[in-house]
Amino acid sequence: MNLSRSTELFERSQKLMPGGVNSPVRSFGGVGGTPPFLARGNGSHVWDVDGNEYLDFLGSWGPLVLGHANPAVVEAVQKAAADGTSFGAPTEQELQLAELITAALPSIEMMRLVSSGTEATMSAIRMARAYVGRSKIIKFNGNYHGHADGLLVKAGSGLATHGVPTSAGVPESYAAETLVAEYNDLSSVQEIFSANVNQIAAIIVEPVAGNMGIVPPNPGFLEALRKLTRDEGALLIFDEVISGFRVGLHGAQGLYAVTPDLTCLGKIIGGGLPVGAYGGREEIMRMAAPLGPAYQAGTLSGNPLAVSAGIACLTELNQPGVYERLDEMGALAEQGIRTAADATGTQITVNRVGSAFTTFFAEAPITTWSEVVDADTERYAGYFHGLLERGVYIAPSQFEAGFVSLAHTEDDLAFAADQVRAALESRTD
Ligand code: KE4
Repeated sequence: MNLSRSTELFERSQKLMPGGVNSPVRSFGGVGGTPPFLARGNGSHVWDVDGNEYLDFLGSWGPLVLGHANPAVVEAVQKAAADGTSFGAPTEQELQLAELITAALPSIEMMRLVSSGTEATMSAIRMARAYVGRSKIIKFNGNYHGHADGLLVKAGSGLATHGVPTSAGVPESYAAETLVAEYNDLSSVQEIFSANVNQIAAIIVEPVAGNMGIVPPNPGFLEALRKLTRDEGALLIFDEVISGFRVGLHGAQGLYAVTPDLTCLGKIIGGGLPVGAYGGREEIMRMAAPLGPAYQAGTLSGNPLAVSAGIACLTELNQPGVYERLDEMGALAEQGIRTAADATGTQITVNRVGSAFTTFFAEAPITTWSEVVDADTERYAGYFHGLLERGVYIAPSQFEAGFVSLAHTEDDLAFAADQVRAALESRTD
């Protein structure tokens, strides 16, 4: 593959930005090599600055459920831009997006738009602490909720990828307020509550884990967290930044019929532009300034361009048959991978929820963080590069998810399955 321009740009970028990137997972630190600098995308494909074409299963880490340069999204952004890019004042578009979100997620009685998933989770936790009047929170090992200080404790995604589960620069006093349980292990949560009676404000959980690779909740796990938090006077926060509008129009809370007190959103609700949101029971959200004593703000919160992209995206997702199609295509992608692995005698397991999936180089089942960390990350790195050089772009980390979009076709998936088989046969690791 000719990566000459990407290589030049990467060398220059590394002089100005840590790792040459604006988010660590993009650096290929988990898989090695030079990250292609992407120049454009259309539908299910992206092209790099050297003209190499890739079938894209990263989808910008989740937002691009419609595919790249979706016409409705592009038109909405162009139209909004022509009317001005930001006002710092309320706009009708913000209300429209809030109405689309709350119609799909009725547990959200009141909400606020922000500009990232990090802001969403950080703010939801602040509201929970203000409402409950307690300071400790429980998160799960391998879950990632963005890079707010208190959440960079035993986190997944880029921290797991780079082997630094708890970030430097987070004071012990902050980390001490974050207690870590094991995903899909209810007893680990019960033990923390027993050891911290009346001190825990909330549990924050990815209802479908996406940042340790895709790991679905075991049957009854979310229901048990719901009961436990109610019994203990704590709140249940669903971080649906990945799962929201991905695993169904009503998110994981609809799929598993478990109602959280607060929900965090991002990615898809911005249609590829910077939007996050948090919301839930009105009595909790009324803690937020200017109504209540818990402050949260943002210059570009509800930005008209970003919100217009989100409205266009969620409008498309409200069309009939969308999630059936996403599930069908997700199943087809999984089948292609499994068939290729069987044909090449490769030990893998695929976890999938709808159109989000991860291929683990490990034996099944993968339901806990300890099983994830046993996956063969070296083998994954070889697989990643074997696919990249064959024109298929997946997540550059075993601890991330892959996504099928509405722009992917059956031919795309047949092509991908062939490349998976060739990559597994080539075994470059
Ligand atoms: P952002 O601040 O990156 O918009 O959202 C943080 C976040 C919160 N919650 C969940 C469940 C998330 O997955 C994320 C962000 N996800 C990562 C990758 N899985 C984004 C990619 C990156 O960090 O560059």
